[in-house]
Amino acid sequence: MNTALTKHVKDSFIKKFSTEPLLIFSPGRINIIGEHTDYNDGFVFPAAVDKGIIAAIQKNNTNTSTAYAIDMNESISFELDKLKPSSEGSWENYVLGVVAEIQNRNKVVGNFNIAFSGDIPSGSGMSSSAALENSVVFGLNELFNLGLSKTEMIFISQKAEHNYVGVNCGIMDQYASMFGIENHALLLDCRSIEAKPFKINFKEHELMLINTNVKHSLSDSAYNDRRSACENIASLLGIEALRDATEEDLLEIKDEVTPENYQKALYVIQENNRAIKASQAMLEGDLNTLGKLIYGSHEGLSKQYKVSCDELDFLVEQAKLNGQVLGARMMGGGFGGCTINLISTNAVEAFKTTVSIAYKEKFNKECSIYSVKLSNGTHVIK
Ligand code: GAF
Repeated sequence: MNTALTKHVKDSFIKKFSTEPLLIFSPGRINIIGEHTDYNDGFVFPAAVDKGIIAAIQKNNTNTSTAYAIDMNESISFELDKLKPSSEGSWENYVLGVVAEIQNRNKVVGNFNIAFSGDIPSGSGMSSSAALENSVVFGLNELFNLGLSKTEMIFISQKAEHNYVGVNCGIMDQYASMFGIENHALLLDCRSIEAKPFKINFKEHELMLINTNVKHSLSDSAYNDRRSACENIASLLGIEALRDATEEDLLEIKDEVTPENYQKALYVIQENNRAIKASQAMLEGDLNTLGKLIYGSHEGLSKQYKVSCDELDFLVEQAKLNGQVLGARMMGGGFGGCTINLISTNAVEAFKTTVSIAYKEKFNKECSIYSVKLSNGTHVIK
């Protein structure tokens, strides 16, 4: 966690609201494999990271609440009995949505002030949105003794995203951010909401993130479209979710769906299997197999699910050319953000240089490279 940022958030809060706040850290996440499987009740393999949102929060004794986005130097005040979504795409909906969803569960929050900032690169696909939602619900739960469990809190965060932000996301991001465990990735069954922690020690290999620094528009609507397509195919198959389907099941309805949607459903079934196989490979310490599954995931996301973009595809091609990257793929919802690379530690510095130069030559813009530590989930900063 970033101590300079914590101090900055605390100082900014005190300057604006003249009281001592409670401080919350809520992490972003990476995902090793299992992409777009969460809303199909499938498996995902995320981990919380040491980058995230820091929120400072405290009760106030007025008739309004105020949220302050420190980095943008923007604040909004709102009345708790008159909540409604703000304009599309604004940060405010993450805060307002969480408060509204808490109220929908008949829990009473009083007026409060919140200020927040973060160090998750924006648009990187590391889910600053879930981190922010979780920081708000976690902070309010502490302040007002709402008695919400962590599982209830992540569903509140998810509903805020559905109903106020307009993205019908799955539960992976909120889960990983809330339940992360230091040095572990979590194999999460998105149906039972039970996870198996895996200690991550790749020995001579490590995870490296490369940010395309692009976020193509339409990503939210494309996300929702894909979710609906998956749900429609599941109902055509007479099952609850695509997690319950096999490739053979899908073949039986091939003529009833468009070729595009057939490929999307096939991708989900195959990706779910890859996530399970990846956990087996990790148990066996078989990083070559894990790497191949990660490359396979990208292939499916790009060619079948069609959520990649030229920049992400290029970075994965560079990883393949390098020869020392066992696996690479786009991470998160897609259309920009980061690739995640499983790379030999010896090769990191050289790959950083070659990939940066190649990316700049191809797209005339810089990529950014991060290494992350796997961290604990949302918690109070003591
Ligand atoms: C986004 C969503 F928020 C997640 O729920 C998940 O579906 C992911 O895209 C794709 O795996 O991060």
